[in-house]
Amino acid sequence: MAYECILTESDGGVGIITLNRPDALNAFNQKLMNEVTDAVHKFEADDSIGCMVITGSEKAFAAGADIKEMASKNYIDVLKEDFITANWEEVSKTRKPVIAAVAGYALGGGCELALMCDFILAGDNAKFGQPEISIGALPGAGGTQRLARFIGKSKAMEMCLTGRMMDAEEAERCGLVSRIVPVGELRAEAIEVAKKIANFSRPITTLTKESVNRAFETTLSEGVRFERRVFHSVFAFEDQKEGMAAFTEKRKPVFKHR
Ligand code: CO8
Repeated sequence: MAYECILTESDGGVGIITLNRPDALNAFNQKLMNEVTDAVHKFEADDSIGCMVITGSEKAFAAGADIKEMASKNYIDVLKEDFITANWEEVSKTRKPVIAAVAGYALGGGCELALMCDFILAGDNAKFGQPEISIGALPGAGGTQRLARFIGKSKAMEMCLTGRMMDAEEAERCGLVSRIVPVGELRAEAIEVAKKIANFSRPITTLTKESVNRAFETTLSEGVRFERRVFHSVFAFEDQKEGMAAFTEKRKPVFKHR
């Protein structure tokens, strides 16, 4: 598939997807969304890739769903297409870790895409928001659900009901982003972090991601039980032997399963 709205590259075990519709601030039309899904599937299936980064430009991660494309749809259209999330949720289903590197606007579906990733690194100019209320709609790709879980009811409710944007500092304070990076360094930093993850034992990064995500799907006691079972299972891995031996021998581990 030749891409028109995204760029893809790989670097040191990292699959990088750059949203690239600059004239529309990376708003998601159907083509862009299909391309992101396709690229995510390809990186997921590629054994040389251990982690993905999704990013945009310095001005916009993504300004949301393409309002111009969406405006004339009727109820039957959106129901038939399962608009917009039918294939979009794929990003949240990946087993490999996915980092969102967000500079500039992450609005509406843009904020929701970032929320589907495993964590968000923010440029210092990042602005997050769910402004759908101001165009007669509401979040449609998990915004009301993931935002409420990640930053709490009060802030999520305020953002969804008023459309207020949150800057990078507020986003870091409330735990929406893992940390803030100067915007000019964001892309390189995200790729560095992703390379670090890609160089760990891949089965263990997969299990770690699954275990953290479990926290959002189950009770504390069930989640802790799940974690313990997974923890026990890694003692069957060569990479656990290698990692602990390397620590004892004061050398860097060389993980086999990468
Ligand atoms: N859709 C289509 N075009 C857009 C969008 C968008 N969401 N955002 C910006 N553009 C276009 C503008 O129309 C403009 O194009 P043109 O030059 O042809 O007029 C170009 O991008 C540049 O935009 P602006 O001139 O407006 O740039 P500013 O710097 O003045 O403002 C803003 C930037 C504040 C980001 C402003 O463009 C804006 O408010 N955009 C709309 C944001 C928004 O409402 N987003 C929510 C969309 S609805 C949604 O996402 C529902 C999600 C449902 C699920 C989605 C799953 C993926």
